[in-house]
Amino acid sequence: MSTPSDADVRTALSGQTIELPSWAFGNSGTRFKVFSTPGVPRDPYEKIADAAQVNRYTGAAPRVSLHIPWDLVDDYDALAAHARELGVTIGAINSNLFQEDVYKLGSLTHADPAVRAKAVQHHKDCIDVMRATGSTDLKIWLPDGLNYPGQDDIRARQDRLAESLAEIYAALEPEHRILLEYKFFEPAFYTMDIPDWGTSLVHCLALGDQATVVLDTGHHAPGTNIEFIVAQLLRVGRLGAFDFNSRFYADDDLMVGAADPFQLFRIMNEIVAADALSASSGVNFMLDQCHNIEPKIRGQIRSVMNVQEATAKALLVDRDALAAAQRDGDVLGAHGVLMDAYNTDVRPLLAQVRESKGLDGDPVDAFLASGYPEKVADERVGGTQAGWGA
Ligand code: LRH
Ligand code: MN
Repeated sequence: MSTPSDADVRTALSGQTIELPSWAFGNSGTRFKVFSTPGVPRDPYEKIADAAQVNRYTGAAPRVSLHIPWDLVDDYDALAAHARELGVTIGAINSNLFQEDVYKLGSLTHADPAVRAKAVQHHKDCIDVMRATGSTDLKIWLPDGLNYPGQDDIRARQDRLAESLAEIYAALEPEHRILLEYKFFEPAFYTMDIPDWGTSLVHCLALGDQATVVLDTGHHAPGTNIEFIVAQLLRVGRLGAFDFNSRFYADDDLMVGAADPFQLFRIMNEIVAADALSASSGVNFMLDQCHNIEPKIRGQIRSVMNVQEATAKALLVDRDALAAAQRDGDVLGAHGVLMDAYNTDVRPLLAQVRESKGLDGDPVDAFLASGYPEKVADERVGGTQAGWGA
C-alpha cells in the first residue's frame, strides 16, 4: 500500500459507509435503569426515520441493521420500501437468543435437541426476513455460556454449536453471509461458548466461505490488542464486520472513539494498510451502541464522525515513509510516521468532503438547526417507546 494521493484520500472518505443499529434509537440503560426520552421511536418505521436523519447530515450512513424480534413488523417489503423512500436500506439482520426463558442454559448449544431446533428455526425465520428486505448479512451473537465449572461439558457444547450452525448455514442463499460474533464474558461469567476470535474463526472455517467473524470492539478482555486481531482476520479473509463502540471497563457500548480514539485509529490503520476500506473488501463497518443518557440521533451522528476522523488520519499515514523506516529498523521513525498522521487535525478535510457532496460541513450543527428532535418529541406522543425491556 503506497501513500494515497490527496484525491484518493477524499474519494475514499467520500465513499465510506457506516451501518447504524436500529436499537441505538430506542431506550437503553443498565440493570439499574433504562431511561426514557421524549421523541424516542415507538416502532421500526420511526427508528428508520431517525437513522435516515444521520445519513441525511453525514452522507455516510445508508444502511440500518435490524434486530429480530425487536424490529418485528407484519410487512418487511413495506418496511424496506419505507427505508428506500428515506434514502437508506436495511442492512444486517440480527438474531436474538437472549430474551427467552427456554434459552437459560443455552440455545444453539443446549443439551436438549428441541431447544436447539427452536433456536435454529429462529435463524431460519431471520433468513426469511433477509429475503424480504434484500439483506445479505445474518449476524449471530450467542448469549450461551456457563457460570460455574462443571455446569456442562465445554467440548460437547462446541460440538452441538457446530451442528446447529451447520443447519443454519445450509439455509442461506448463495448471496448471504453469516457474521459470527464473539464476546469474552456476559451474560455468562465462567465461559462464553464463543468467547474469542479464535473460536468464532474455527466455526467459520468449518462452515464455509459464507461464514465470517464480527469483531465487536467492546467484547475483549482489557488490554487486548484489537488491531492485531483485525490484521490477522483480514490476512485470512474472514473479517466480515465490525460492531463499533467504545468502553472504559466492560461492554459499555459507548460512542465509538469516545473512550479510546487512538485505538480506533490503530484499527482503521490496519484496515487502510490492507486496502479493506472499500465496500468490495466485504468488511461491513457497523455501529453497535446504546445511548443511555445522551441524545440518540446526535450520538449516532457524532459516532459516524468519529469513525470518519479515525479513517482520515489512517489514510494520511505516509505509507512509503513507514515502509522505509520499518525496513531500516528505525523504531522511532516508524512510530513517528504513524503519530504524525494521528496528530493531524482532519476536521477541515472532512468538512470539505461533506461540502463537496452538497452537505453542511458540520453535521451536528446542521441537524440541530433542523428542529427535528423537537418535531418528533411533539409528534411521538402515546404508544410505547421502543427499547430494552420495552
Ligand atoms: C451483544 C451485542 C450483539 C447484539 C447486542 C445488541 O453484546 O454486542 O451484537 O445483538 O449487543
Ligand atoms: Mn455487538
